[in-house]
Amino acid sequence: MKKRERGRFFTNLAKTRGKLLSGLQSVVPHGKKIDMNVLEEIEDHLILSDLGVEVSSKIVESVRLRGGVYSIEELRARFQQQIVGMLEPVESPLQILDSRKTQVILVVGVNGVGKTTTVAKLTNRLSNAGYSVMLAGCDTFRAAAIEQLQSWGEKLKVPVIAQQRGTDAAAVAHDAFESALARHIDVLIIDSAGRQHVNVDLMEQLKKIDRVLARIDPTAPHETMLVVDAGNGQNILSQTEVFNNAVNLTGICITKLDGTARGGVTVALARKFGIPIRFVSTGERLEDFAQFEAEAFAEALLPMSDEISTPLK
Ligand SMILES: Nc1nc2c(ncn2[C@@H]2O[C@H](COP(=O)(O)OP(=O)(O)OP(=O)(O)O)[C@@H](O)[C@H]2O)c(=O)[nH]1
Ligand SMILES: [Mg+2]
Repeated sequence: MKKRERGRFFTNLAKTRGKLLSGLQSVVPHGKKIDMNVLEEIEDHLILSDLGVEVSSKIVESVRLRGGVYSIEELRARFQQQIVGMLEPVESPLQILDSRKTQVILVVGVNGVGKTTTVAKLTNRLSNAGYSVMLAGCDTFRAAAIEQLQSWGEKLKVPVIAQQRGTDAAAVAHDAFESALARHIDVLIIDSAGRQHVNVDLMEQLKKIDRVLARIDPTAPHETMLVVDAGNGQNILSQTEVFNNAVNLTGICITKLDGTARGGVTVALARKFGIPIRFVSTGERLEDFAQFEAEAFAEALLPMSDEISTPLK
């Protein structure tokens, strides 16, 4: 992330950070040293901040193993280091390969998590980087979904392939891919309908989109990106599991980190699946979107010193 982007990301993560810090501070008032007895309480706070049981116990264990007495600053530094170590394996930016004729990105996820907004943000980013982009409106289900994508297309000046509401989504994906190849488009981004992961029929429809694309090019889709809303907390773990079983996820985008105190779930997600986290989204505007970086994330979650952790309203 560039410096400004990093600063904005830091600011936007205030709710999650606030929850973590206030939790720690309530157990360990300032100036007080931490001995091994309070570690259990600290662990409970980490769990409450959506880091999950496995992550929380591993983080606390690393302190327990070393023993001794810590100051809160030392503890935070140690925790941050642990979190960076857990996030680094999933820091793997999305690559656009010039060797591919058209790179296909299929965007999936449950209802209302921010898929279409993410499609727009990604389009903006790729267009700015000089790639030609085309969009496919495969949400043929929800009223106004096609119009929503078309209006993004106009705003971002990229073509949108769509058909009437109710059309088979896989047919739209097929036509869009053929058209993108014919027009030598660098990146085709497919916006799919929101679907509850527990809905078997809708998950089958997603598999069909996958199959149809692979019939044109066996390596497509080249990216299947799950969008998850951080506000859903631990539930995003089951969403990820089911979507991954259906369509083999290659990337994740975490949205709405600005609106929730549950952003700690990102660490649980990273540990549980190891699927690359491509992007983080912290608002409704196009620029509230950044490539995921382990260190910047850990810093925004649990900064080393209070100077940079203020202001917290
Ligand atoms: N605060 C905040 N709002 C967001 C973010 N991303 C998306 N939104 C908002 O969330 C709402 C839903 O976004 P959409 O992009 O339409 O979500 P979707 O997943 O495409 O929804 P369906 O297609 O109905 O499943 C919109 O009001 C967006 O502006 C984010 O990172 N932060
Ligand atoms: Mg949508």
